[in-house]
Formats: sequence, C-alpha cells, structure tokens
Amino acid sequence: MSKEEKREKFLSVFPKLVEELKSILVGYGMRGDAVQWFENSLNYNTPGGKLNRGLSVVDTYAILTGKGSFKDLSDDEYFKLATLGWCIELLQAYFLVADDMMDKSITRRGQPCWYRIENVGEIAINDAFMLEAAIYCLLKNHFKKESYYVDLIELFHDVTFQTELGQLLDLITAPEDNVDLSKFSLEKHSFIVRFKTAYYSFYLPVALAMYVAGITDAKDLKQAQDVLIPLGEYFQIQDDYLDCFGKPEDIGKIGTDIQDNKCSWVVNTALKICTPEQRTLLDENYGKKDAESEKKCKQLFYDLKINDMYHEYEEGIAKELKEKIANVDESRGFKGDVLTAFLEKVYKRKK
Ligand code: GPP
Ligand code: MG
Ligand code: MG
Ligand code: MG
Repeated sequence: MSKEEKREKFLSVFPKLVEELKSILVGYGMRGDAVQWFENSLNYNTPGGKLNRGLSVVDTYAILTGKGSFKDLSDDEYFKLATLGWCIELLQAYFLVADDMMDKSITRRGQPCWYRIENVGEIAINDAFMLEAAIYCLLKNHFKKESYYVDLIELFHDVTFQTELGQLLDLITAPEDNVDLSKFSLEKHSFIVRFKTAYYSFYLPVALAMYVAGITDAKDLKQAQDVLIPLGEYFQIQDDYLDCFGKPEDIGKIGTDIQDNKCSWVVNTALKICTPEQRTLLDENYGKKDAESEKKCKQLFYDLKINDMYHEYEEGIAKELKEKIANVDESRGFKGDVLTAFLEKVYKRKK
C-alpha cells in the first residue's frame, strides 16, 4: 500500500469516531448547538496534520506482528489500531490548541489557530480539555475488555504529565518580561524537549502498539525508549530549526520562537559561537515583540551559518541512531525495524 493510500485509509476511520463521540453527547441529552460545537472542534483540530504519530501506531503493530503492510491486518484489527492512532492525534490536538494560545501563534497547519477563530477565543481552553477527554471515551468504548486496558490508560496519563512538565519548563525558561540569555544552554534545551515532545510523539505510538501486540517485557520497552527519546529530541530540534528557517507554506505555521524568547536549539547554538558584539545584538533584540528585532536576530543566525551547523548535527545524530538501532536485541520479539521506520519518517524533513 502506498503512503497516500495508508493515509486515506487512516483518515476514513476518523468520521466514524466523530459520530461515536457525538453519540455520547446525545446520550447525555446535550443540546444540538453543543454537539455541533464539539464536532466542529474535533474536525478543525484533529485531522489536518502530517498524522505521523497516528499512522505509526498501525505501522509499528504491522512490523511487530510480521504483517508487513496494512492490508494483512483484519478489518477489526485495523480499526482498533487506527483508533489508538487517532487517540494520539487527539492528544496532539489537545496540546496544540493550548500551545498556540500560550505561544500566541497565528497559524497552524495552514489555517488560523483555533483560538483565533471568531466566537471561539478562550472557549478554546475548554475545547482543548474536551479533545483530551475524547481519548478516554474511545479507549473505554474499544478496549475496556482487553487485559492491557489499564496499561493503555496509564501510558496516556504518564505521557500527558511528562509533556505538561516539558511545557512548564519551556514556558518558565522563556519569561516574557525578562530576557536573560545567560540562563539558556543546550543541556537545558535537551531536557525540555525530551519532555515536551519526545515522550508523546515517539515513545507513545510505539509503546501503544507494543501493548496490543503483547510485546511488553520491561527490557523491550526500555530498548524502544532508549532510541525514541533521542529521536524525539532530534525531531524537536528540527521543529526549532524550521521555526526560524522553514517557509510558512511548508510548515503550515508562522514561527514565533524569537519573539517568544524561547530556549530553542537555534539560539543556543548561536550563543555557543557568537562574538561579544553579536552577543550584545542578541541581548538587545531576542525576545522582543517586534518584527524589526526579530529580523536582526534572524540575520545574525544566517551570518553565523546556523544552517550548516544544523546539517552537521543532523548527519551526526542520524548516524548515532542507526548504530543504536543495529544493536537492538530482538530475542523477545521487539524489532529494530520499528525504529528504522521512525528514523526514515523524520530524517531531513522539511515540514
Ligand atoms: C512543541 O512545542 C510541544 C508541544 C506542542 C507540547 C505542548 C504541550 C502542552 C501541555 C500544551 P512548540 O511550541 O515548539 O510547537 P509548535 O512549533 O508546533 O508550536
Ligand atoms: Mg510551545
Ligand atoms: Mg508553539
Ligand atoms: Mg516550535
């Protein structure tokens, strides 16, 4: 099955889940306008992205069970795995709706951020909570009878908390009223991004598929984590790089990291190599809420050839991860190919 066909098949499951979620509201006797609101929020915020996280649940399961491609899975099996995939996409939707408010972002996935839609505004906070709650409705409807039901719930809870801890660090390391670049470092950055991105984007899809496939030895979960967390760090470094150097048409969003005073990979790398004069320029312009200052920072990042350093980093980390994957112990049923599939999706991405 081609990549596009896999995506289409996965997308075709979502409307069924929306109907199922709406029927819960109807069962509570909710008014029609409330049901319509929830449906709009689900459709606006959930399916428009790359769907890498969701698709990976199905992909990982297919690799682990030796069913090669999607077409070897029975319809029921596919639907269950795709439902779990959509649960991650709902988690992602929940995070993004909230993150865009916190980061004061303008666009997401090529359209205005949800909180910027007329009549939505701060109702988006409640919509974010409801997107999260939808995960547990779906898990209950489809997995309650499974022996691993509690494991799935715990996994979602743990990973959600880890992400929120990462988001907390991301925010308190970037105070709006006090730009102090001496507080930034690549070590701090690494810690923040492992929590805010790597657990939910990389470890979660694989761990979910492992529970369904029954490959859950603690040693195997650890083997997965040992590659997926640094891979997730690499992914967020790409996100930071693209925030500054990517085109909005490609990434579907307008970068905000410079104006938001974010402890991003780009500024940390610049801080390591800049001259005292360049440092003064950064001190005076980074984290300022105006386009002129932002432009000066960006120009400095170009002058410092952060692009070249990024490409060097990318080659180095890809090589390191490949070596780690080659050393995976497959004796209990876990497969290194699961990790290779992830690396291939991420390597040299432009969006
Ligand atoms: C990515 O940060 C991290 C998240 C989206 C997790 C948010 C977590 C919450 C608990 C709300 P980012 O701000 O760099 O992402 P983007 O560039 O997509 O806005
Ligand atoms: Mg953010
Ligand atoms: Mg953001
Ligand atoms: Mg970003």
